[in-house]
Amino acid sequence: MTSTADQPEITMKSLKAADPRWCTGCGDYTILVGLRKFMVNYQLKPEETINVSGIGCSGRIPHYMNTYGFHGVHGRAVPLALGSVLANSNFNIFIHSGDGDSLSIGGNHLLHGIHKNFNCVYLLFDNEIYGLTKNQSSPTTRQGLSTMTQPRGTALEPINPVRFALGAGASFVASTAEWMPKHMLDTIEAAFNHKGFALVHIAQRCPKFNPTSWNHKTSDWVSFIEHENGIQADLKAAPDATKMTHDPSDLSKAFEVSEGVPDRFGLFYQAEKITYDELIRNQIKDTKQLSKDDILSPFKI
Ligand SMILES: Cc1ncc(C[n+]2csc(CCOP(=O)(O)OP(=O)(O)O)c2C)c(N)n1
Ligand code: SF4
Ligand SMILES: [Mg+2]
Repeated sequence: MTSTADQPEITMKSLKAADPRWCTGCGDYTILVGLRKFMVNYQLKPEETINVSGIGCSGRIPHYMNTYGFHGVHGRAVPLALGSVLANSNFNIFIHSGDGDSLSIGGNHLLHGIHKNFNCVYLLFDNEIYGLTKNQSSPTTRQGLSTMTQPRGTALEPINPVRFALGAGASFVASTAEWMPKHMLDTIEAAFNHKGFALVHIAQRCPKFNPTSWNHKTSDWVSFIEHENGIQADLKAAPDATKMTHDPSDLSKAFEVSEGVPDRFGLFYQAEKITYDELIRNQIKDTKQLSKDDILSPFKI
């Protein structure tokens, strides 16, 4: 798309707000670039887009995007985003949240965001560690990994974020990896085109505190799920990966194939479901406006 007098072209440069400050080799750079590329491909207007985040290295994204943005409180990106959607449903909403932000302190909010199915793209940056606070175990840290909080090895088995979302009744659940750029862009596109709460789990490199999580230099451990209604495998990025067919409308199969997470990528589940914003707007539309006296009269003594 080219620029016109009233609609300047959206470019990678025009979307840049500041220079990112992450460690060298951090996967957050790739996610930031992927998001900008997506906005350029779709010519999404910055003035109609809000990036919302919690706290963490992942939470810095809104600072770097030349759009509206909220860098919120730890674990509270969901209520901020929901408030924005209820105020104006014409915005494109992207939520950015780490594995700790999403599944520790923000677990309750994520559950209710999924349940409400309000319209947004939720990007779960999973580096399987607390990065910003320097190396504590998170709910997705692999069992046995030595961290600052559990130096003798992380005791519990990790939470499977895809299963969590499926169990909570999500209408869209996908998983991708930031070092597979085409797969990640295709996944963001599918999530954006979904009406409702679209949860995208993103495997993310943290070379500083968790360099052993995913061996992104090899790909024989990667498995893709594919379907004509799903997201296609990215064999350019992962040439030795295996593929399997999975129909994303099949919820019980989605639970089965999600056993392979965090090494399995693709669209696990998608369904049509009414959104909370629609429900509330319909209620408001059908509600008679009351005068101040009508509202206060039941409280008179
Ligand atoms: C209420 C509150 N509790 C704890 C913290 C400290 N804190 C900041 S970020 C963070 C965890 C970040 O981990 P994650 O969400 O995985 O993000 P990452 O840095 O790995 O991207 C914690 C515990 C905080 N800022 N606020
Ligand atoms: S600590 Fe990890 S997640 Fe945070 S900026 Fe550094 S590499 Fe990235
Ligand atoms: Mg993290």
